[in-house]
Amino acid sequence: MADFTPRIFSGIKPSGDLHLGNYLGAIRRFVPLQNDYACIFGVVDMHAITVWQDPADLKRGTLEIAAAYLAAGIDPKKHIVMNQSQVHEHAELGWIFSCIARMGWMSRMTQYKDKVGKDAEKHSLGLFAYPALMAADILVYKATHVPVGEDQKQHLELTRDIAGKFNHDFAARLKELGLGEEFFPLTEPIIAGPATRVMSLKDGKRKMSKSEPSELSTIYLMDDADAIAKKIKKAKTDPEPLPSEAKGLDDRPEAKNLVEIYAALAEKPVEAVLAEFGGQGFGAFKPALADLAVETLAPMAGEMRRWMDDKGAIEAVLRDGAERSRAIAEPVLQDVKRIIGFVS
Ligand code: AQP
Repeated sequence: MADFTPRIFSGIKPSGDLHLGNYLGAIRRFVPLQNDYACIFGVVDMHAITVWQDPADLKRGTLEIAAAYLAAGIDPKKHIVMNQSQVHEHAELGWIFSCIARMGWMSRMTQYKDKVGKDAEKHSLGLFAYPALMAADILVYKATHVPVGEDQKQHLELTRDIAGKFNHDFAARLKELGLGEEFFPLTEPIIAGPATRVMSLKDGKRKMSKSEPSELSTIYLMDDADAIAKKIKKAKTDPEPLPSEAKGLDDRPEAKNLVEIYAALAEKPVEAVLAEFGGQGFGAFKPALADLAVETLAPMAGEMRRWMDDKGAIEAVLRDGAERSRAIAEPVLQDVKRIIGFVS
């Protein structure tokens, strides 16, 4: 295995308002990684346009995600906060990877199949091809690790497949150019802790999602205290009291989801939450969860609003991020072009 700089890339797409799943499954996890890796946190706006986006909302959503990174405590001087479309190397490598990935691999992507259902013909080519662009987002920086929610695990496997096929197909060329045996790393996912998959408040079998039409199913990061309390109060549950042990949550998806959200917000194991609330009904648990959610999310929302009041400052962070991203990505893309045989 070649020596690669331990580097993180992860991104969030501005396809709607940020929610609790994005926070617990992604943003909050990013913060401690800054101590051990060189990190690049992206707003992946080119992924957002795989489905229709209103231009004004896209712009606001892009700034909101950057504001969330900054509000959560990502240091944009030591690390990089950037926006995908401002670094054209992503798109260029994305095309090359579209020619490396096989149709069979792409057709097996469950997220795509879930999204299009029986209606594939009406969806964009970009939506189908998006995992190849995601592989480019990661590999244009030769990122070694990617923190993601469980839903992205399959796309990470595809990224490894693309890297492996590129290294293999061009093995002789890499040798000829003295570029070693492995040009791209086989990137590892970092998936850990509770609430790697936060579910809808209205259906414990569906992921909480930006594009969910029912607002009551999703806690948005910018929700005020009243909205958070109302949504938790109206969350779907069952009539049973909470169990005292985690296995008692099997076959109770909505109860499991609320307990896992509590555990993640309190940064405690699920067992500790059940030791406190086991035997109690949702009448007692829901207000405690609402208080905890408000207490945890309010400072984050306040800080995000502060950044959003100074959009020029966010844009300056993104411009600086784009410049520093390009300094890493450009030589990688130049090497790729040489390896392939493009004339420069
Ligand atoms: N419900 C979730 N639970 C835990 N983690 C989640 N993530 C998203 N939803 C949950 C994580 O957030 C990061 C950014 O995701 P994304 O915006 O790039 O794409 P997504 O996963 O498709 O997010 P949405 O909210 O479901 O968007 P739409 O509805 O537009 O498709 C990723 O690390 C993801 O795992």
